Amino acid sequence: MQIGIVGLPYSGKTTLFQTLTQIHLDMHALQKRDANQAIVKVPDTRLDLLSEIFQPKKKVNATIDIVDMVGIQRGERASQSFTSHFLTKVRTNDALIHVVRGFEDETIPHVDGSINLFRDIRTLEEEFIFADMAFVESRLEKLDKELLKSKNKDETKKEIEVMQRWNETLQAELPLRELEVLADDIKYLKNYQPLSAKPLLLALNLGESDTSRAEVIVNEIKAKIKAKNIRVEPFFAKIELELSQLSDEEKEMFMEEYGLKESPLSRLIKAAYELLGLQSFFTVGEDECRAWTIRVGMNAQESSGVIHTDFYNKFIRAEVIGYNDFIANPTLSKCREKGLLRLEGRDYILHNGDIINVRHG
Ligand SMILES: Nc1nc2c(ncn2[C@@H]2O[C@H](COP(=O)(O)OP(=O)(O)OP(=O)(O)O)[C@@H](O)[C@H]2O)c(=O)[nH]1
Ligand SMILES: [Mg+2]
Repeated sequence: MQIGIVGLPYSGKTTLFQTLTQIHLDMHALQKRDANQAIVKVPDTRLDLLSEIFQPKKKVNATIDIVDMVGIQRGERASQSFTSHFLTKVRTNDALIHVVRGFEDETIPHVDGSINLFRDIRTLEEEFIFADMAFVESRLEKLDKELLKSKNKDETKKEIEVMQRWNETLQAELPLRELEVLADDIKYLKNYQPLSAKPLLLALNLGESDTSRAEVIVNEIKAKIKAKNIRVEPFFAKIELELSQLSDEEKEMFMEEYGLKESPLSRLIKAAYELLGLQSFFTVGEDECRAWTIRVGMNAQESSGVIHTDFYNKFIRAEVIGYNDFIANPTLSKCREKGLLRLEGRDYILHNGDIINVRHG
């Protein structure tokens, strides 16, 4: 699962990336890190609480991959070679974080001359829509030629239909995110990875003076945009970077001063995680408390396979306790006594936060 940070030049992408990696970098994954890619821990207060209860030797958070991309210019589609190379890189992400500049700073000029969140959101969206349009048009040209000579006309015809529907949406200057996805679309969405279909997190990089108005600003933006598969979260790159260099105590004082309850960056990562359709389940014990990442809707056997392939192949049953049940009765024996520890078969669909123990052959 990989998330790309995109946005106009000087919007704060690299600052966000640096702050994320300072606070949330997963130390176990350090060797995999290169210049602009990092594995970032997903903060989880539930895992923190479980670790307080079990006092394990190791606490392991869920992680996501974050990639810092270069700034995208308005009219990027015009310069073909750069675009295709760059946009191909953007395409490989499962979701995108669009960093939108909201902070005022005269020493850092804005490419479009002024601060305007909504305009910048639309600018990038248009770049993606136009890139997808160019792709769809060239695809349609190829398909028309193929239709003349191909033996498997049904497949070609089907794709033409799909591309024409995509084209209608794009011509209306709507992102493919807004497409009503039909069964036929799924294969092509997966193969072609159109940019305007990707789940999108709008990360508004607000100024220091905006902390008390953040909610108002977010609500204004939400009211203006189509909301399908889009999340909006504010953050404060400059404050967060300073925060990341403080001790825990200083951090608390600092956050109080700005009236912040939870670190906006923690919220941002969590939002990205949810946007990807991901959730966590837990394994607990004195050795290790750990959050595992699964897609929403995965069953007990598939989820066990995330821990170990053997657990998938030799799955017998899973012992399952709901997170809230466990917190209300925080020992395994108590949960067993009260019948809160259930034995579930392979088809059981995991709930967010379930604590499980896999019984395998
Ligand atoms: N005042 C202020 N400056 C910021 C803030 N966020 C970023 N900056 C500054 O803006 C400049 C650009 O920030 P970067 O994080 O490098 O922006 P970027 O989006 O990665 O830029 P490119 O990679 O060149 O597209 C730097 O000088 C940052 O220090 C902020 O919230 N407030
Ligand atoms: Mg940068």
